[in-house]
Amino acid sequence: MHATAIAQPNIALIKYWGKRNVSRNLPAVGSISITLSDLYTEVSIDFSSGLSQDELVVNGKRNIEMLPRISACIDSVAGGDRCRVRVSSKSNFPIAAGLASSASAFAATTVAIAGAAGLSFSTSELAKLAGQASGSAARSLYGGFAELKNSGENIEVTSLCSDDSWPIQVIVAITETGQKAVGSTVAMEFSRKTSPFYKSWIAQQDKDLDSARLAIDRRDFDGLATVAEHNCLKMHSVMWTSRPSLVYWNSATIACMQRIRRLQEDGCKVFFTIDAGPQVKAVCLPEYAIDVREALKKTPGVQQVMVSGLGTAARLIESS
Ligand code: 2P0
Repeated sequence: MHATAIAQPNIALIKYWGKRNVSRNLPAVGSISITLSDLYTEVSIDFSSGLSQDELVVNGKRNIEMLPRISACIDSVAGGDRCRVRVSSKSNFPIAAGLASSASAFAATTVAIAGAAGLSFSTSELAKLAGQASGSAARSLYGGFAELKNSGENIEVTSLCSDDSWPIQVIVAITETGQKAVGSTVAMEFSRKTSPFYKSWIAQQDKDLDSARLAIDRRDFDGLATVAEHNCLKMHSVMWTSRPSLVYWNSATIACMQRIRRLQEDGCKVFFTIDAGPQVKAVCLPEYAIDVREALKKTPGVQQVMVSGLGTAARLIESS
């Protein structure tokens, strides 16, 4: 009746932005991500605490805001007639700030609940359950490169390449640690309903997915860099042109992008990607990681730099 699971956040190189079915949380577009190794969320679940309501503690503090989504996630795994649970979550990186903390949190919660309830699910079933709670969480059930499909009636993820078959480094430049103003779930709906670019974003995604899959298959870093940066900028164009406008960047975000462009001009194998927040993730080949880290550290407005390789799937670390 007790279990702890760990999951790493994943960063989309081809982005998920928009839903084709809101109530079932089905994505409007496919996406391709990399799961990180050095950032993590650890979630402990306790079923035996005799509580009248679920409780959620995040990084040592009671959290009421996220509780309804966590409770719904637990219901979907363990059933609505379950006992109440105490959930304790800790992450080694800023949460709700565009660093995919909901992906690692819901992936770890899904695995921990199944472990604590003594239920046995396949990885694809766990991915489906995690993805109902948060679309991107489905991808953290897989390590390395993973693809979240947008076809079929269910959430489905496939593994494209394991974490150790193409060593890639990710340098995360943190430019702000506060929570973002508009969460992704709400923001995606603003975009779907109001951005004049939303339809072309959806229409072009399959082509980007094909290009990225091919680049990953061939270990073609330049090919992946070109399609990933373009896809990221298209997603932000949709965000910017939504009403209300969703501008997640700050001046340091742009300074990091410009710094990465200069590194590219000097022959450094690196590209940027940015999610629903102001942080910049620089993806590079391992031999360029130190140069990229040092360059981003010195960029005005960067508060902290985290370095990560590619990581493995969400997993149970203890249960009793
Ligand atoms: C992604 N993002 O592919 C994109 C890029 C943010 C920008 O998936 O509503 O927290 O819980 O399914 O998974 C963030 O969205 O949204 C996200 P829900 P989620 O990583």
